[in-house]
Amino acid sequence: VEASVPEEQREAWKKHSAKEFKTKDQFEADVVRHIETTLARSLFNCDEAAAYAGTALALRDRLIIEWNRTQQQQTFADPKRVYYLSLEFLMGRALDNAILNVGMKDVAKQGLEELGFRMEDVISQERDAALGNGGLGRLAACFLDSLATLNYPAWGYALRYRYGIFRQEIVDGYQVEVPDYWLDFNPWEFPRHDVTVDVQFYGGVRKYTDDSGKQLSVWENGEIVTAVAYDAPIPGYGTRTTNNLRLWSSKASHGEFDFTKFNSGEYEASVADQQRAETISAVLYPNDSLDRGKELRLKQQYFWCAASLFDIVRRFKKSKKAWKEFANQVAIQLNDTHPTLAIPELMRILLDQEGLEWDEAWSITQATFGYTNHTVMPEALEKWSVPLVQHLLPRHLQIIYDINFHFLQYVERNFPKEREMLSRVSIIEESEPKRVRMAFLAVIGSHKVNGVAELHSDLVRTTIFKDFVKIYGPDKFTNVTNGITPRRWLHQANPRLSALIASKLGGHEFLRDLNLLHKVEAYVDDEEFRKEFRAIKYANKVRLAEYTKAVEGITVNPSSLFDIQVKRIHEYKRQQLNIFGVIHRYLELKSMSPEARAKVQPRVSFFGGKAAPGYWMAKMVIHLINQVGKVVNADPDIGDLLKVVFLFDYNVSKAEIITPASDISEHISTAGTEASGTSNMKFVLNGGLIIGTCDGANIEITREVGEDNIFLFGNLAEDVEDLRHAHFYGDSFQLDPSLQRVFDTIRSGTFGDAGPFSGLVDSIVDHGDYYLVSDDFKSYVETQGLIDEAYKDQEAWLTRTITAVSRMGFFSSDRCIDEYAEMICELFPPLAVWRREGWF
Ligand code: GP0
Repeated sequence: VEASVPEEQREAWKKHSAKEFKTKDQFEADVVRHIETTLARSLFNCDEAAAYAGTALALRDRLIIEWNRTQQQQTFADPKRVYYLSLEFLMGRALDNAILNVGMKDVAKQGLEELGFRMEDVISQERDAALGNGGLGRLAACFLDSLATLNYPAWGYALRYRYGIFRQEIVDGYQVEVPDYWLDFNPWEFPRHDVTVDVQFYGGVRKYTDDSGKQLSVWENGEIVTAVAYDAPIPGYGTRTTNNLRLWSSKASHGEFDFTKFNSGEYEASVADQQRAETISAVLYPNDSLDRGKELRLKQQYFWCAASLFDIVRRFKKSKKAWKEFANQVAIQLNDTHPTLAIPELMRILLDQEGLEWDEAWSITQATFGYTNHTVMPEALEKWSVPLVQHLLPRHLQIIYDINFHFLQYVERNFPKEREMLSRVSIIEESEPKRVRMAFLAVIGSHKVNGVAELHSDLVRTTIFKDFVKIYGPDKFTNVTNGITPRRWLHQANPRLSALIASKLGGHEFLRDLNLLHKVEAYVDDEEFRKEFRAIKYANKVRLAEYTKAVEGITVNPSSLFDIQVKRIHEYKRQQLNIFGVIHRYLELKSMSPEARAKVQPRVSFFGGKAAPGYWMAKMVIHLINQVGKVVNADPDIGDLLKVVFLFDYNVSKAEIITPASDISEHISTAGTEASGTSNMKFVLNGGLIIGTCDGANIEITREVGEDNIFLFGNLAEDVEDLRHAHFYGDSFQLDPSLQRVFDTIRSGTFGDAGPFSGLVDSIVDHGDYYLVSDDFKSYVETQGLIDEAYKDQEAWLTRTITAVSRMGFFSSDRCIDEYAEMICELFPPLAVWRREGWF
């Protein structure tokens, strides 16, 4: 490629080729140049927003240089690439992360100071890129950070939603949703108006015979919508590798207006067409762990899969390699079932466009895809109605039926005595209407299937995919326990703790190899280390207290025990158990003598999280928390002994303030329901202990940090089924007296009109208590009591937190990414070679 450009031309380009800033002076020059030219501002009208914009643009220039270099080198070397298909990437802010990853924190801080700005103020001007609901989307974001840091040639593919997850406001104690239009100013994205893909919907399938007599199908006469690529650079930490996140935006295929319509006087119709096309990428669906089966959502999924696969295939074809090489060059990881249509789409390309035979196309497809499952809860498993798929994607439905046919034949042949298994494993559910079970299609079309924590992967193997383990053997099903990036969740969120650790370990190498944290344990008795560790935790609590005062108007004492539960509001995550526990605590305090009260450990209960807009029960939990806060925080008997705070609009950038400030955080899902959890890892890594059930990654955290350094309670996953059964069919329901008292208090109107809360209480008392709140309440309250006692011995508590931090190395997302790569490379080594040798 290079040789095709004449020598002189190359010289001229080289001479003027963009250079990245290195010194403080160069940084300042870039910032000022952008403020004065790109933004048309000056020294005299540069506010913090403009300072942010200038800084971001300067950093962006730097990232682009590395990004171009990475992409060029990858194009030349053409290694196997990994594509992570995820409908959600919960990225949060990019500026701080970019500065840290390129190692320019000090330069930028001093430079900004000279220009008259404080780094923290500038950074906080940025809006979060909130293209996700919760854990699943944040996991995808951590994975991108690790993939780049570890030099994997990897791309993320998603949609460029105009509206990310809604902003949450609280009015009269109720959640109100406000649209999140985040694209006003987004310096991190590059529109690629030259990179477009036409995506088809509806239409029909025509069969024909080609010259050689072969039967082929073609999908035609549909409606076309164009996908336009927007790229965002993903810098690795301490490496020059800068990967790409490609987001697709939808627009009408005929550009702004359909001119035929426009000229014939149908102005409105042509604008309406355009708007209909743009609707596809307009908004992120705000449901977490819930399948709603909406047509527009299916359109989003196909639009994104089709554009991404076209792009991937186009890149592969440039290399002129044979199709049998495809899976050696391309690994596609499916983040949940949302991108499952990529499987029939690749089949369609290979069969209808490239003319491959079924068997070859199918073996390429299976070897290309890997599928990550994130839940075993039935309400989250996607099933699309057959008539809907037939209407929207007629050719794909045929292919899905063909895949099913081949699969069922295989099962029938190999398990002739188990005919009843056929309907259980069929991709098509024989319901009214029939439905496509996307998880089954994903399993059948992938070479590996993984869960996200050991317990979860066991449940995957023994419950939802039990039959498939029998059919394919156990090796197809594996586990990759989730992790988090220590760059954002330690270094960025808690710079002082990162610096303390670095001072003892001789540098920040632990951020690239988190197992090095084990060396911290040697300092657990070091007085100077302990003093600084404690001071850091206190400072982080002061910061959260100040934030709480500023945004909620509530004064909390940073010396109290800070108890935090922040995550999506969901019945299975059991924020209701937490708030019932808080009410119980309040009632206990009220009934105590002043002498007894004087001995009580003061506590602040923080809550935060969004409820899906249509999820009534979750919204009532938010309301109850706010109402309890109103009463408790104003009660003069209680004072600092108990405060209840609901931090509104929980998101990634707020998590960076909240996470380092916990003494205890709550991960109290009904056993067997939380696939992994990832905030549990973040809190422990930042020197907080956890109260949790034996669920998800809590179990592995326990194994790593030791039983003495975690507070576990509650029933086990293996007993859940029997307990549920007993609620429905057992003798009359006996409620724990203290929980009964909590319910009586709610019903009496102590926390305002009890009407809105009746659903919450009734679901436990009258409707079978599906999430086993009543079964776990007693042990929850007792364990909270143990925590109060333990916290009084501050020295022992400190020892526990330091020990726990030092044992968290396993939970780096770098470890996950290496495990995924090995899983993929078990079949195709080139990726591993690239990684080991590095490129830079
Ligand atoms: C799982 F099924 N998760 C889903 C979903 O629709 N959304 C979502 O965020 C989460 C799990 O609940 C998890 O346990 C897990 O850690 C995360 O996916 C990533 O695997 C929440 O933290």
